[in-house]
Amino acid sequence: MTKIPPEHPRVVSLRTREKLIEQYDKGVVAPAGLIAHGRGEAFDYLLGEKTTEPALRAMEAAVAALLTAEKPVISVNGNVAALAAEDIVELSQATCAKIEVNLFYRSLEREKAIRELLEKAGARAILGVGEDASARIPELGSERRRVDPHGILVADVILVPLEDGDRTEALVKMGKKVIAIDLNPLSRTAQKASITIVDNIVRAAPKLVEIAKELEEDGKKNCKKILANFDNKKNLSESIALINERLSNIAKERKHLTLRGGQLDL
Ligand code: PTJ
Repeated sequence: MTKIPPEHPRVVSLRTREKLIEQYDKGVVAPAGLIAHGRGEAFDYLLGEKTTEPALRAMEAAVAALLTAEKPVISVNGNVAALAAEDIVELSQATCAKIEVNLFYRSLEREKAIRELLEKAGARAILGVGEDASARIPELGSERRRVDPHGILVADVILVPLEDGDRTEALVKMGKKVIAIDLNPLSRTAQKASITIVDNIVRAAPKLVEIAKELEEDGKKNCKKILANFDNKKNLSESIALINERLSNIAKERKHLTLRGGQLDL
């Protein structure tokens, strides 16, 4: 692993990349997972690389949905396992959610490597590996259609971090509540999910654990109130507006600097 100097201004981002590369070498992350992360990084840049207020509200709603669900499941792919294995295991324990491996680029080797990583992080029962994924999601062409009959197939609430839009849409059509974590507020997943957390999984996963511990103490009544007050479309619009506002402010600052410097600075 390349040593990243701690004083490097982009140390967090570079360490995150290193983690993905390390897990790519171990067969956990798919080659396309590295590309997908790059797309996420671009949106994170636009968001200012921090958790926004709308993201925090979506996280509260997500935890409330998991805590009030009858059969909650957390779906894990290569990128999620590489970047957030410990937090995902803690979140599953805090919300009594099962963990299921579900991959777009499915292979038994990758499923097993992801299971091993999750087990090292403290998980006990992992669904969806090999023959266990014996059920099918109707209307879905990709390998993601293969699910565990004790997990995603019968779940009422599913957390799907870093997802592709097809499955989100299919799961919603099946009447399930889908929670997405996606840095791109314009993606099909973000638009189609029931609750969309527009944030980096690296920041969102530990925050979800923290919120789960707080809300658990408050009881289910508060969770239901949070869910009743949450509007995903409005929340997504707020995330998009924040990006817009941030870019406008940067553009204004640039223009001001340019005028003061008396030169055109593009
Ligand atoms: O492990 P597999 O085989 O299931 O494959 C996983 C990937 C991620 C390759 C697969 O699901 C895929 O191709 O996903 P997409 O369609 O590229 O979508 C990934 C979404 O996640 C994009 O909208 C990215 O902006 C977003 N994203 C990438 N990195 C992060 C992220 N969102 C939150 N946190 C990130 N770190």
